[in-house]
Amino acid sequence: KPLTGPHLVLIPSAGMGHLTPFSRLAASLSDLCHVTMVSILPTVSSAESSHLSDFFSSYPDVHSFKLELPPFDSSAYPNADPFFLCFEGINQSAPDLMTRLLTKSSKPVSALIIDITLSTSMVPLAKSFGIPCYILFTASAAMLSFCAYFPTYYDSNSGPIGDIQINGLRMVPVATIPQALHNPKHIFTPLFIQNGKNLSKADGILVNTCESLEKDTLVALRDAHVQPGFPPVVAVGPLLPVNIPAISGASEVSPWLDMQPEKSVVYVSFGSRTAMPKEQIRELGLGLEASGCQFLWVVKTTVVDSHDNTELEELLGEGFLERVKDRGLVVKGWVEQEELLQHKAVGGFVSHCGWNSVTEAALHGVRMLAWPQLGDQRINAGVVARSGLGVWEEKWSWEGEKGLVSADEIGKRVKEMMADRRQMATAQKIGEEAQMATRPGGASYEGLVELVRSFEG
Ligand code: BUP
Repeated sequence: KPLTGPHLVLIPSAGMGHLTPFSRLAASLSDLCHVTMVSILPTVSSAESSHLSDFFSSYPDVHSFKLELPPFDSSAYPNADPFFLCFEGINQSAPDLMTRLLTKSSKPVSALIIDITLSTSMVPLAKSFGIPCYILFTASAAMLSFCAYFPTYYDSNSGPIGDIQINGLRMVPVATIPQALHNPKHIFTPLFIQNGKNLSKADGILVNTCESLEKDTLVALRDAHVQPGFPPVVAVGPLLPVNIPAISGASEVSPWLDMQPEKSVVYVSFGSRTAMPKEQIRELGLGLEASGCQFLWVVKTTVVDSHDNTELEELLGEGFLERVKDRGLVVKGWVEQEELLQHKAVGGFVSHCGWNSVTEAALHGVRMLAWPQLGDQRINAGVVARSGLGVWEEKWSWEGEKGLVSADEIGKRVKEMMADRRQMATAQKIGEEAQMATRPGGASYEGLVELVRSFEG
């Protein structure tokens, strides 16, 4: 193991969607150089806390550096998302973290790799200490292009947000733009604009994507069509899963999957942070029942996992679990999604399109039915549809005046996806190309090797 060579320090942000790709990158880099990963404590969710302790005990070569956040005064942000508050807390503690990193590290720091949500504080700080600062962009290259271009659009637009034509790329329809950005007073909006501006100040951007998913976007970003003077963009994805024991719960899942026919099961999950309304959960249940397909459904009703106390029976309606018991498994809590997606019984994925979920489906060649809701998810769903990895029913929502998606419609679309053999073959081809990218000789693997080399004396 190379405990010599450059020393890269990785600083993730809050939420499994951010922590997961950082752990994966840390694990891959630890085969190539000396790596430290900062643990932000306390974590917002229990999943993050279990993941950190399991990760560091499984990867002793990755050094842990703890950042204990001081209590954060959130009174200026009433009703704010707890993950957002944590981003703010980390940004406020950045000067202290930087000083401690530079004085207490066992080895001089060659470069930082930070999360985009920490760029406001970390990019200028790293510059002032003369340390190269890279951003690991944990969302899609499509979202990166949007994030890079949005400040230019915003500064030249006086009216409400409309469709946005990204320079050198495609039009992003207004309905796809993250909801918060429609409101200039939303706490997220100025941070997003500042983060977009900071992208150009970083020494380079690593993106968890690959050519088979987003070639045209990567080309436009690298050729500086999106933003003149944009730093080098290295596609390093799909980042490979880390090898750690199951985090918790849902142990009945694997034996159940083992009993199902090949490619017969629809896996249904809406990520670690999206809470679906209870009425929509009921419709989804009825839709899965109506599809006639086998299904494995991970149900979640709250934004933070430890707040979720609802009983399944009460949530899904009387008799549902009994009716579907021969072909559906419904679980609450954490499952090892990456493992499930590579199980031979899994043939389709109904997903909120958090970017990690999309890259995991791509890596294992599993076709998707995209049902995005918040933040960058609609932009990611566009990647799913354009690449051929899956389909996206754009009018589906569960918010606002559009109302719920009916069981009827869900059942129909799920059935269609599972019957579509052409789509299955396209997804499998994407999977093969994605796997190749991550092996020696593949673009993502070699991109990382090249990056590490660039820091060697
Ligand atoms: Br839920 C769940 N098991 O039960 P995304 C999630 N995951 O392994 P998110 C599990 O968490 P944002 C579970 O495989 C993925 O790596 C999943 O990240 C894993 O969505 C990660 O897909 C979830 O990016 O984040 O957490 O909603 O949308 O903010 O990126």
